[in-house]
Amino acid sequence: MKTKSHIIIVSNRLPLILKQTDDGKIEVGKGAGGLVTAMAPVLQNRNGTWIGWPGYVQETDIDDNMLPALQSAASGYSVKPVMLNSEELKNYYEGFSNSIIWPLFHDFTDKCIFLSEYWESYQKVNKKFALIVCQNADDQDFIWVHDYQLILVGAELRKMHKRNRIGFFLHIPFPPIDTFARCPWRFELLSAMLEYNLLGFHTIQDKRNFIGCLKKIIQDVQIDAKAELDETVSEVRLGNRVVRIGVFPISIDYNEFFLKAWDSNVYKRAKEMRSNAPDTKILLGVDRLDYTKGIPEKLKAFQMFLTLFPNFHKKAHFIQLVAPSRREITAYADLKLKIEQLVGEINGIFGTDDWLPVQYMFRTLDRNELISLYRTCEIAFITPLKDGMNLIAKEYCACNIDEKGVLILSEFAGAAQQFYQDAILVNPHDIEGMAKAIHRAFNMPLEERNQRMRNLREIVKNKDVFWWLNSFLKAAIEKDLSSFPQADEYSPFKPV
Ligand code: ADQ
Repeated sequence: MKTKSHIIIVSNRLPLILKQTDDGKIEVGKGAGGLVTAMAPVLQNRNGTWIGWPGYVQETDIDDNMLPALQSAASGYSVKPVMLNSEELKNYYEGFSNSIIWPLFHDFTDKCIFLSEYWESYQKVNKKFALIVCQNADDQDFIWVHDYQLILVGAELRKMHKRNRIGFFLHIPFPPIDTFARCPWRFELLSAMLEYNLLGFHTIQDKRNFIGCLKKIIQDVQIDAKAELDETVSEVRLGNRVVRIGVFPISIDYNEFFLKAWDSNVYKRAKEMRSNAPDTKILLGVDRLDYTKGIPEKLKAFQMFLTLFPNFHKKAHFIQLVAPSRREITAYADLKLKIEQLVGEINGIFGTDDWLPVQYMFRTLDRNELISLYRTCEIAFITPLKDGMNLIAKEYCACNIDEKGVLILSEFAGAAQQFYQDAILVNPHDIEGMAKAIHRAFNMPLEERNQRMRNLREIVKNKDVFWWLNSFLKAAIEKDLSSFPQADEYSPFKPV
């Protein structure tokens, strides 16, 4: 029996992936992506529970034989899988989540496919997640629901008479009213969000957008005039219900990345990568395959950089790493082709027998290999068209231990609200502006690079993922908000 309160994390994906090999064996792999990078250190050794889909499609419930393999791969927490069948994968996951909410919230309304069967399936699957939560949560547990695939879980739990404190964190941006209002289920989504005790967003802009939508769409909600300006936590009221809304910029486990960057194997590997390109400066892009990440735009910017600054031929090299993602959806498959075509075009126009301008890799690298790349490359080129936060920007800074690197960052990434003073901010729609930013970064004096990178690293170090966790939990639990400390005052909640 559980004696004290635990955290129950609910997310679409578990941090572990189940696979069945051709000979019928069950294998467990590690999950990837921003949410997993951020949340994995949070639950480790904390005896909490993580509820989510293990990435394996099955028409029935999970086969009990698979559970021990899954559980043994989780360190210090228990895992409760929620299985999805092929209809749910198509309509809930690829449909409502990734062909409605994802494009809508990232301002790609032309990619939205508003189908009512998607909405039906989304409701059904959210209820299915809520049932598993219900079976596993004691009254005193804190239930923390994550992200856009599971917006309705809190409301479903209330229907099941769960009175626990329930928080929700949105990992993607929240759109402005003109965009959000296009959704046929706008009222249902917003009403469901008001069933949580605490709603967390990455940036003040997301919080403002959310409050703007509440004002227009939910009639009886009472909102304090200061709420849209307040950088920390505000309250809104609906009848006798109080919902807290806060800004919590997510981050990474700084120490993990920082320590790995010092590792002798990483150092050796970084040296090896450097010696493969002795007289060139390397620009690095790392992204999940997604149309929001602006990969074609940055390839075009690199092409323009080579056109405008021919003295950099043979002296600049662009490594673009793309992690496979959601390839079942047409928009993603098309994007992959477009990227490959652009890479071929740039290499065809500018390449010589001893210089390949763009090196493109379409795979997920292991953590040490990725950190070696972060250590090797002079510039990180991170230019999403829209991004909730962007952890890669933070990972690059944490690993830049010699503090000589430069971060070129899109003004439309959530991270820009923390990094605007020391990154080179660019508009990813302005191809020429980005080409000039690459030139500026390559020419930046060492002293300036040192100063900027030191400042960026301080931000990542002081506001790491444990700071984020602590801020969110305090806001969820603190009784009286008037005594609520400023986010900066929280002491870091370190791993046990
Ligand atoms: P994502 O869209 O997945 O996350 P991001 O924050 O950039 O985006 O995180 C990607 C993660 O995947 C990083 O930890 C990175 O190291 C890893 N990764 C990417 N490409 C890789 C590759 N080729 N090989 C190995 N690892 C790779 C969502 C939101 C973001 C938000 C996060 C967290 O879209 O805006 O920052 O959640 O809230």
